[in-house]
Amino acid sequence: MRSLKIGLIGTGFMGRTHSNAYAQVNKFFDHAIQPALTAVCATNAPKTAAFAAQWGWESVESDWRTLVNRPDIDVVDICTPNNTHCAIALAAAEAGKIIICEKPLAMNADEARRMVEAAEHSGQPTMVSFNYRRIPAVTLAKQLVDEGRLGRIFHYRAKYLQDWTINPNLPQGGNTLWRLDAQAAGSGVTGDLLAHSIDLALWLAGPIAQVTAMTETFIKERRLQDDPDTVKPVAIDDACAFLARFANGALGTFESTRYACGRKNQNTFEINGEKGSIAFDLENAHQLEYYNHADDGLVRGFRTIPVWDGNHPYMSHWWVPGCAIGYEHTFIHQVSDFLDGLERGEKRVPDLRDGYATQLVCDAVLASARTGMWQPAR
Ligand code: SOE
Repeated sequence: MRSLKIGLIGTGFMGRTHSNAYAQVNKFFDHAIQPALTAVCATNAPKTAAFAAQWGWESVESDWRTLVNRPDIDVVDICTPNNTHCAIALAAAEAGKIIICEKPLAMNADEARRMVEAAEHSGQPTMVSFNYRRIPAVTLAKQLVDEGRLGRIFHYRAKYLQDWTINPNLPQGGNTLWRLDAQAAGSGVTGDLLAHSIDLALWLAGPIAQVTAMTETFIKERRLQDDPDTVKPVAIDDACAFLARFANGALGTFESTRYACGRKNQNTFEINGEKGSIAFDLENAHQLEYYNHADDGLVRGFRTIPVWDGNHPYMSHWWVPGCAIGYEHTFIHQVSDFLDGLERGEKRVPDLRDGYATQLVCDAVLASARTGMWQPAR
């Protein structure tokens, strides 16, 4: 079995999901390549050492440049705040490494383009971590669309709702709240949440031609997490809604907020086509709603497909039919798909170029919210 030596940068939420995925993947999927947890890197040395011990990383670095240039590292996996992605990816491409990067790919489309160009110049495979593509119900949705079961698509309707920033006393910035700091995150819900919705939309319904958007920042000032006596303006978008025209003529509506009281991680989409519709809700992640207009009219209606049978995407690798899998499995699936691509010498998506396509839409959304004008999105 060939070993693929991973260098992980970042030990937060995503560092944990990726560590778990590398450790689990070959317990459930049979790959000729085994990820080796070779080195983990973060700035706080004692915390990084504790993280390494907990997740099984063999060595520890505190400077990402050192990790990127280590000859024993094959893959640089970027799980750091968004404002560091570009510099790390450029250095990793220069060092000839395979790049895996958390979403959103970059702070803006210009950075994303430079990352794509560098990675494509290096010739190494890449992956952006849009993990929700790897939910069995979402992969099944893709299969139904590709099989033509919906026919021509008329509508794409997406929501991504959370509520964790509703408390005005929540600080911004620092290690755990950098998503509220525009300097570190680039944007608010547009890059953090709508990037997921946009990636799924591009995958399921094709390119978005243009958008018109509005954003709002509800809490205008917050204390700094690292300096509680300092209050600074909030520069991220707390909520965003946009309309989209797809290149294929379909109309899209997208909404996202972190102020939807009670909605913890509600990532939904509904697609209406000429022959039927499908609908998905991450808060019921093992289900896909499907309506087939060709069904007998007497019994026709939306059916709920429980996507946990052995013939459903990924499910034969898990327990027995009916035993649900969850969030962490999406990361295991994406590593498995990536290893499969390496083994077969085939490109797997989403790669950095797909991340760039999503970033172009995010930039267009933010530009439209600023200008009040429709903006081209590709
Ligand atoms: C934000 O709360 C967040 O953690 C996102 O950054 C993730 O991408 C999303 O999947 C869950 O929510």
